[in-house]
Amino acid sequence: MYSPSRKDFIALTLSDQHSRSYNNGKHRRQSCWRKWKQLSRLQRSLILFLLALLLIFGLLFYPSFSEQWGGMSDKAVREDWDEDWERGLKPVPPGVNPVAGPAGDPAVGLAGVAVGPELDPGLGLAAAPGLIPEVIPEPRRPKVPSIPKPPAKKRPFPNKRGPPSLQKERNVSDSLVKPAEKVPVEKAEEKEGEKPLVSWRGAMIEADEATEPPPSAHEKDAPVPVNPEDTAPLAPVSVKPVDRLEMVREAFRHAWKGYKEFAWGHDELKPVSKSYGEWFGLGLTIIDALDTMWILGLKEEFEEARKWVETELSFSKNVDVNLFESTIRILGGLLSTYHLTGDEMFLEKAKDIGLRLMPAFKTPSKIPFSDVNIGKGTAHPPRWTSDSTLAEVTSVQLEFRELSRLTQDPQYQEVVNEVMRLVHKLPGKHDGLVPMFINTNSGQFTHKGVFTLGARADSYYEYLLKQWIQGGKTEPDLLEDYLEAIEGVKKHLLRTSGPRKLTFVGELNHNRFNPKMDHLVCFLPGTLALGAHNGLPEDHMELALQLMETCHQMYIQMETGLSPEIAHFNLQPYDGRDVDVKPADRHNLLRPETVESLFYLYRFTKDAKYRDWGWDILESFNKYTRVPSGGYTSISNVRDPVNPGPRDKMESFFLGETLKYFYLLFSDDLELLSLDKYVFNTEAHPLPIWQLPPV
Ligand code: DMJ
Repeated sequence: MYSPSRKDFIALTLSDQHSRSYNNGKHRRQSCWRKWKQLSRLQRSLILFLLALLLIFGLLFYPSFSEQWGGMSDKAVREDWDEDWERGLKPVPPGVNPVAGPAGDPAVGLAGVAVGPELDPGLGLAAAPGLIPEVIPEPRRPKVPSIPKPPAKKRPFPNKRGPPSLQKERNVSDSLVKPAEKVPVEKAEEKEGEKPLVSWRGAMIEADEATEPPPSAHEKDAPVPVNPEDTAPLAPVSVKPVDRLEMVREAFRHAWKGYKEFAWGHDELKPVSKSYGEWFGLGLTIIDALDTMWILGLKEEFEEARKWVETELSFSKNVDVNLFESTIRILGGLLSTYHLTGDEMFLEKAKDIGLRLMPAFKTPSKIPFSDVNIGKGTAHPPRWTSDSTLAEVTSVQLEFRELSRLTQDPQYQEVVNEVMRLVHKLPGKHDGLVPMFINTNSGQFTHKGVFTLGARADSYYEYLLKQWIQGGKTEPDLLEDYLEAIEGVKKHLLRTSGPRKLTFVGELNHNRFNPKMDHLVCFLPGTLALGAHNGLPEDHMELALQLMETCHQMYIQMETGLSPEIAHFNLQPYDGRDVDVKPADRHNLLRPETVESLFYLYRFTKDAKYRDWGWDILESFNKYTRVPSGGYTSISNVRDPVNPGPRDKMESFFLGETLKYFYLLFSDDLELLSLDKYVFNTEAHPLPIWQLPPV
């Protein structure tokens, strides 16, 4: 007997359904025809006439409809693209996928980290790092029918941290902000239609984000709707320089007010939208600002923050944190607050986070992974590579070493000292200068050939000197590496600009010099001066003074009096501007480095001009970044005093570092955190210099 299988049954059922629906359709067609024939001739003519009319209209208006629809989809595609781009989720062209290959392997070369479309293997760049030109074609974008976007909104390059999703596009010229009366500068020189040239590094790496939160971190922004009335323009404030210290306190209180009101307990304030951004979900701004409040004498604010840390802060959370960022901001902040206050609660919290970060060091090479899940105790590299950033793995040492000293538990010190030991003997340095990446499997440098003192390498140099100082100048390898690196800087990266002969630190890109200097590099004058103060060669101090002048010029040559994120120096000897700024580099994130260096230079020279320069910067922050309802915001364009473009984000380091260094710069109490007793970590958290037992 035929018994249908399950397969046959399905086939039969389908064929039955098919024949039923076929017959239904046939009947429907027949009955329509019958109905049509039943109509009078007049009715039929009327219907035909209406149909013809519809057809004609359709033909006439089709182009404009299709344009509108096309335009909309084009816009949507572009916005998606921009969004992805800024979040670092750049579409990956086939063949450029993450490669966790052996470090130093030229075939792996650039592909290991580049996830952007810049390194299309079709261009033949990936296979030959040594031949990579300094200037590469603009990144390819998806081919979509183009409706040109207004240039002001165009964000062609990824070298900025992803903007907050609620970033305002409103015109601040509505505000009463008046153009700054700064050193006159020429008008912006970018010609219409001229594509800015992008360096290899600038194009493939988020140049300013090496030590910054991954943009994806901000996807968890608070779902606070934006009320247009809330986005009040940045109002000018009339700051009377009665008492500079008091003005710093006032600025802090204003920043704190916004944070308290709109972002309390969250990582960062979004002052324009009166909401918050989450990164680790650990109240980052509170922890980063603790010691600043203590130093500024803001007792009430400190007490409420302390209470939050004691009662609300928990590290027992299933969350991925960046090892470097959480070390310098959280561990560093807790340790320094413990030292300043003697309050054991902060030490307990420091131990807790320190222990939770340790899994990052469990790698084949002992070079730590970039990310740790502090709840699960697991660690991993970024999604796209097994590399870690060099500055990140070599700038957690001050904090871990101090944690070992305080707890008398050597495990913290051991893991970070091992990293330094490995890097010390690693081949691939260029006269002491280091590449920007290191592989966590092989322990070798990767992406060799690019040397910078900016993003991704900066604090490696800073921590060589500062570890040497922290440890009582007893570790010669650290000093040797630092001295060699400074010689490398002098030999390969120093140039002077054509017009005013400003000494600046550029970058080396496969043996080609690029006159590009990140604002991040402005930590260097302070570090050099600190070295000279500790007995290192006098020419370090001379270089510090010159570079300090350059960093100052990066501010005063801008219409807002605020430095751009990246400056390009003009090497031509003709009269003109020293500092040129590419459209994508015009933002200011309220960074501290220049104020930090001004503090060091004032302490060591007592030259009042450094205080005046600092004061001008504080005034500019107040003029262009202060949000009336509370908080300060990063801005998009330091060259446009009429519309600086608030970006709706107050970084935790504005409170942790920038305002602290302002205060220390203006303070007459030179014993306040004496530089002979404390060494500041790269997030401005002071840690004690170890007093060695007498020999
Ligand atoms: C801070 O987190 C630290 O200063 C770090 O070293 C660099 N980036 C920011 C400030 O610019």
